[in-house]
Amino acid sequence: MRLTNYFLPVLKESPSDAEIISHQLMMRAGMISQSSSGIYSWLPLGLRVLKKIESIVREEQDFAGVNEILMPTIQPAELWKESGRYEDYGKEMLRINDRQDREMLYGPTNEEQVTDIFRRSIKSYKELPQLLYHIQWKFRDELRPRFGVMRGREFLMKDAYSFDLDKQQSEISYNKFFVCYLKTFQRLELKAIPMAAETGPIGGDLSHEFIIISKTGESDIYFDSKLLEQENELLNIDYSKDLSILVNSYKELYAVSDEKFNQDDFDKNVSKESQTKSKGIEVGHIFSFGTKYSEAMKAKVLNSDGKQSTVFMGSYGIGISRLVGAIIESSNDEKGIVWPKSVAPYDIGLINLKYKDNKISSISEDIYQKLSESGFEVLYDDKNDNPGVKFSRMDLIGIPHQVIVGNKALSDSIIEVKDRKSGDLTEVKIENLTSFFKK
Ligand code: 5CA
Repeated sequence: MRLTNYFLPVLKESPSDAEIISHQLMMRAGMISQSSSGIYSWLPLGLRVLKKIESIVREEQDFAGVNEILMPTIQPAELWKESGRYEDYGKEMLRINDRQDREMLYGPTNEEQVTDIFRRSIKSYKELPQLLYHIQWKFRDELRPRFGVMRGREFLMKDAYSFDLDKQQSEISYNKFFVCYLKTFQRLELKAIPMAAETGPIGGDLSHEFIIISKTGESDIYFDSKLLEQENELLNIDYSKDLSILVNSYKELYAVSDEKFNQDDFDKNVSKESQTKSKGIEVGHIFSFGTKYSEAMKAKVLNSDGKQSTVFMGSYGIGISRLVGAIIESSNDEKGIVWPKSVAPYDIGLINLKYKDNKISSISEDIYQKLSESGFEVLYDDKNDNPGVKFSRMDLIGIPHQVIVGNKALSDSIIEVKDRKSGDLTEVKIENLTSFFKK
């Protein structure tokens, strides 16, 4: 992509209502545009990051054997009356009447909807387990939307749902998602700690939040610092194997968010030097809630004795749009965003410092073509701006590598490659550039 052809409305100053660094940087880097409180449009740069996160999340759900579906944003109120949540959900739910005066709502989550889909089709224990997910916009009329996309009213979520014959089977599904989340966050280059959590309006008795440590996080967290050292090779994880040992190696270390915190338990379970208190951002949340919805909505299958049996369910969320902010919170410096490679909007930012010099411009053009043909995603700064503006803009938007084309390109066939994270500069012969990046 050429910058002359790109919609990148960068700002010099961050808007006064942007309290935290990720919100400030997303606005300054032209990633989002506010529509109304807690509701945003995604502009080209922001949308690319959102899509990258979405595709990593999707790949890992698919790899774990979860089926992708797409449920509507607008749901009929009847389903929520069946489960009893229509009243419980209160003011957070956006309620709408259609022209026939039927009660509808903009989905804040999809337990009821997916249970309805399940009960229409699945009738036998032989067809279990069933694991379904979708990636869809949600609406919650949050009391205090804030921090940009971190606590929005409209936000993108991956929500998955499991259906099993009994509690024991449903724990296997729970563990699958637990491990799938560890792997997903690892691929996003985030250290997300699973913490025992309250279940709130979703319900149930078993729940974990996946939290990344950040001083701007909204949750108070208390945990054993040994969890920070937990490192597992998950790339080739086999989901058909027993995952309980791996899951237990996390569960047995104390980690809770504020609602579950108890000082006595903390002291009993964690040595003084390992006790850690911090703040964190909840990027995922998994729940096992047994028959809460299936009972109320009569989602049953025939078991092996030919009897009707109510299925056990769980639900598993990842805040995809929140992750964009959360990743920036954990990866930025005084110059701007520093994207982890896995979600960076482009691989390489190419800067032509001498746009007035025809020869240097033609060299830059050539580099742009070659790198693009080699499969790199390149954002080419071919704009008519001075070097200071170009450097600070490229630093602000945080692309991992910068290729800087100046006078030396003409005299010695050399360009500079800057690593955005370390700031290190390397001189590279133009002919070696593609192989330099392939390494
Ligand atoms: N149905 C369950 C699991 S699928 C559920 O809705 N869980 S949740 O309420 O915990 O939301 C799942 C994830 O969505 C959260 O972990 C968080 O990362 C994200 N999320 C929740 N509320 C918001 C919000 N207002 N803005 C941005 N992301 C949010």
